[in-house]
Amino acid sequence: MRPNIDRFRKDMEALARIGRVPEGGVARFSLTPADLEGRELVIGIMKGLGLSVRVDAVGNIRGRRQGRDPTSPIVMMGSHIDSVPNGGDYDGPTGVMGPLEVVRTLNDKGIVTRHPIEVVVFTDEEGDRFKKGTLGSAIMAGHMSWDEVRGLKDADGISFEKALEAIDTTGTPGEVVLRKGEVKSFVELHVEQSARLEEKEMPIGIVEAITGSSHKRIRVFGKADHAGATPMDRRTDALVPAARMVQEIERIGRSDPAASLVSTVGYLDVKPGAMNIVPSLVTFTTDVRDTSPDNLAAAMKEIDEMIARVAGERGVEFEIEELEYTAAVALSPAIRSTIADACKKLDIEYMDTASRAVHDTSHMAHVTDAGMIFVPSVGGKSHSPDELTHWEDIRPGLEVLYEVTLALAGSDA
Ligand code: HGY
Ligand code: MN
Ligand code: MN
Repeated sequence: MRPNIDRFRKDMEALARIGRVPEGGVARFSLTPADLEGRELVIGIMKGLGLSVRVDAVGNIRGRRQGRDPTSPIVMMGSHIDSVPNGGDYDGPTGVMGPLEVVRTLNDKGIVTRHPIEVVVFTDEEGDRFKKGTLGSAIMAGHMSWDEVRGLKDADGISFEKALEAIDTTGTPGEVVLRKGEVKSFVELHVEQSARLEEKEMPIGIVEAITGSSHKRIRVFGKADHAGATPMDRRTDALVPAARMVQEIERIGRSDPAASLVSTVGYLDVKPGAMNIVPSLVTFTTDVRDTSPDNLAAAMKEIDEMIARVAGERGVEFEIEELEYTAAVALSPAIRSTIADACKKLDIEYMDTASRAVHDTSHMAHVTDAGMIFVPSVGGKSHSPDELTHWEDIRPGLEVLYEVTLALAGSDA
């Protein structure tokens, strides 16, 4: 008896129905009604599988399956169910419903593992509501403090602390942080969100390293003026220098095609935003990533210096605000070889790869032996309604995760 892709699919499709939006995809932003509905679904499945469920003080859901030795370190698996705007159905949920299908299979076989197993749903991995991603895992790993995040506000001015009142939590924020040795290992099953596995026709990717990522908010200040009556040489237009900066940020991102450097301006807002007023304020975000910490630091420095230069040439004031920085991280060689052994045992081909997306594993890798199992994304598409991974392509991921769990948790099987 192996993990059952039809049971997994049923759970995935139930979650995919929550938070659907007419423009396509889902919008399950952290702690909004859609996310709460998704949380209820997952907690219900966990309880149905006999897991004891605890929601910690920042909303991380921890479903625990007891082991023979309850005091031994936890074998943890998990991911997220919150989404980006118009997000796909697989980024996150695959790494939550997959472990739950592993638990279901262990239950079916009456296997008692030595170590306790926990399936975790981390709060706000995508960060689209409070503009700081991987919130739940960063706090659990001790990388963000409660004081740093409690006051983060969403677009309606609701703080993260206030938003948490919508769910029942237990314990204090301090108790969210993992104690040393509390967790033996952490493994995240995730869709690749790139096209490498598909191009190589490879069923499994074993992640060696996860990219570093920097998010900043840039404000460019101009002066509102009449679009008709103000002569061109008497304006302080905020949008023209901002547009130059956006062009330059893309040029820098393209500067070394061989490197893993990428740069994106994903959000830009113009105020007052009327067609007959010279723009007085432009706000935009930067998302800059590289698997090499040095290259990422150099690119961030080059972008900051460029912004100052363009602003100086155009005579506009500017502000650069750091939103978040997630360091690149190498994943555990021990976990990578456990995943490779599972693939060999199952006669499933695999390749080593890197992740250009950031994950909860980016934080967990600093506090325990952590690894990631990738399954292919059709056309590499993600963070879009077109995100797709065929159920048959997820099946090997479930089977490998099951074998990895048995190997890590120790079983009488
Ligand atoms: O942006 C990321 O890499 C992740 O999906 N939050
Ligand atoms: Mn994502
Ligand atoms: Mn994800």
